[in-house]
Amino acid sequence: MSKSLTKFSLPLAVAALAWGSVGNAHASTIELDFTDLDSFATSETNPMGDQSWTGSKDGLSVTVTAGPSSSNLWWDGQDGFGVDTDTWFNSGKNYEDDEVEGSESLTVTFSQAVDIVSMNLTDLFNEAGCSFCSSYLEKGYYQIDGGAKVAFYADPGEVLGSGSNGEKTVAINSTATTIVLTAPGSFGSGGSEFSLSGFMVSVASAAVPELSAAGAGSAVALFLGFGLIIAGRRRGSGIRLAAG
Ligand SMILES: [Ca+2]
Ligand SMILES: [Ca+2]
Ligand SMILES: [Ca+2]
Ligand SMILES: [Ca+2]
Repeated sequence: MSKSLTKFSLPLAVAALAWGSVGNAHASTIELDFTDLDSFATSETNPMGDQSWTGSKDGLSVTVTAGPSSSNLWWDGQDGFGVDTDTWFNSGKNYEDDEVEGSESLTVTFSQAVDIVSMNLTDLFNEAGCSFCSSYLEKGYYQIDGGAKVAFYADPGEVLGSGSNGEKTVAINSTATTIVLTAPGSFGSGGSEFSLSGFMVSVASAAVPELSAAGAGSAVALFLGFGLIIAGRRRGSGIRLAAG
């Protein structure tokens, strides 16, 4: 390599580093624990009986809404959110005040698109059989941004009556602004219903100071210019390129 090219190598390397940092997105993970509403910035830490609740954490705002419109949120610090529908006025499929089932739904809306890493549920049991009924894994569905319903099932180890809380972490790994949760409700001798205790989400965080593409281009030009001037001065002449 000629001396002139060697002189260019440092500024070129710096410019390359500057270019490499452009668009370097950073993601941060946020735990949304609905059993601890004090961990959110919110005006309501006991939304029992409200139709919706909004809280924010680490700059992300999240709203949980009970459906249908005649229903209200159930909330408690052990299991999180459920939907309470007055059973006198429905089809009889909404029978658990603290869980989602039948015609009920829980809609969770985020203030920006997030990557939902996972969802935490409670009261989703392996319901043991009895003398006249067989055991089954409780079932529910999630639906992202109006897409297809995706089924999930209880962890077989979370047996009702064994002292477990019916806990289940559902891996999702999808980008969403809204997720809707439902459950089949009663069937035959049993029923499927659950509560929502939280999410793990990942968001693109505010970028650390970065050079824009135009800025990086200017930096390259600036470094090249300095390199040419320095090379020229050391030769005691005007600007010349290494090819000579
Ligand atoms: Ca419960
Ligand atoms: Ca219910
Ligand atoms: Ca059940
Ligand atoms: Ca249940």
